[in-house]
Amino acid sequence: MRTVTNYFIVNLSLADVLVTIICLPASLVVDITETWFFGSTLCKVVPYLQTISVSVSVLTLSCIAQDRWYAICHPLLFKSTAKRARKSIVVIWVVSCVIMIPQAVVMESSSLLPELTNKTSLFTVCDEHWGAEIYPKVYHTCFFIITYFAPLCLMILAYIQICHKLWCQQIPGSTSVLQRKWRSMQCSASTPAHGGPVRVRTSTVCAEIKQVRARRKTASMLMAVLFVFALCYLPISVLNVMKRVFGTFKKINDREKVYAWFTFSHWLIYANSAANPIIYNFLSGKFRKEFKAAFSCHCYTKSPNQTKRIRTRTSTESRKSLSTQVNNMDNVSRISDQVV
Ligand code: NVH
Repeated sequence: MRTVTNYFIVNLSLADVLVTIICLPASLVVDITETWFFGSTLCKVVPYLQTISVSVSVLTLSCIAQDRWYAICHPLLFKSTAKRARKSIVVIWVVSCVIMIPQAVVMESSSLLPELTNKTSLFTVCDEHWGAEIYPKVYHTCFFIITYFAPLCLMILAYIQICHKLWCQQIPGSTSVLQRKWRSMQCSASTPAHGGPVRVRTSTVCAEIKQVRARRKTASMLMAVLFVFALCYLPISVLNVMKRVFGTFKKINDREKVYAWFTFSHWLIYANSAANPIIYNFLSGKFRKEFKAAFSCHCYTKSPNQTKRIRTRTSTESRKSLSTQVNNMDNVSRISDQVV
């Protein structure tokens, strides 16, 4: 299903795969040995990719929230399409690669014992080198605000409005009695091909209720993804600000404890990459189905029928809210009179 949200979810997994393949092994070795074995080039490349992945993840989650916010809270203001989603994804990667260049510039591997530089990798560390003390403070404050604090605040506001719209507001064009009636009937009957005008309108209201139900499911899943992301990135983000901005761990005796906390928080960001598909599996029946279809049988070929079904759904997804179609409240009142 090539929906806007699904495009962004695939992009989120690309960032997860990138960080898991490249940064996780390096982080593992560094956390255990406290040594950088991979040379000066990788000392620039690996942290650069790590920061790109953080930026891509947070921008992608922001685009998902923005798309849902427009679709649910302001359906007439902005039309999101799969094509626009693809363009946004390209922009996300380009912006992330550009804004993280300073990270690659400041990373350098250096030896703690200069006389051993050409003899062994032991006592080599990969760290940031800044000209003056104020630069890392400014940079890491901005890094925290741009990659964590600001996007998270905006997304929380967006999802509060989305929840209010989906759970607290009555579906336009349906009375509460009608809504309850349809709910009890599960809106399961298919639209009759030659139904009269009233039946067509009732089916529109029914489609509206079905759409709200589907949107609630999707919103719940996306909020779970965002919640887990916020939780997994919180420790490293806070520790990083404490270390780089406030210099908290410079004069500390408890080195082991500090290392343990950093190791734990590194693992949390990698655990987040593994958590996303698990969340999709638990909270999306469609994901489970499509995942099984994609991985259970490689000889599986799409029949023309299925291709058609997928196309139809794609075009429906990108359409405006059905609520814009239901605008005659009098007619709907009449429908409810007949249904109840
Ligand atoms: C750059 C790092 C340093 C900490 C976050 C992810 C994250 C950090 C963070 C938040 C294993 C700017 C700010 C950085 C690093 C970096 C080696 C590697 C990585 F969401 F990862 F606060 N924080 N040395 N953090 N970095 O740990 O350069 O990416 O080789 O990739 S960083 S490594």
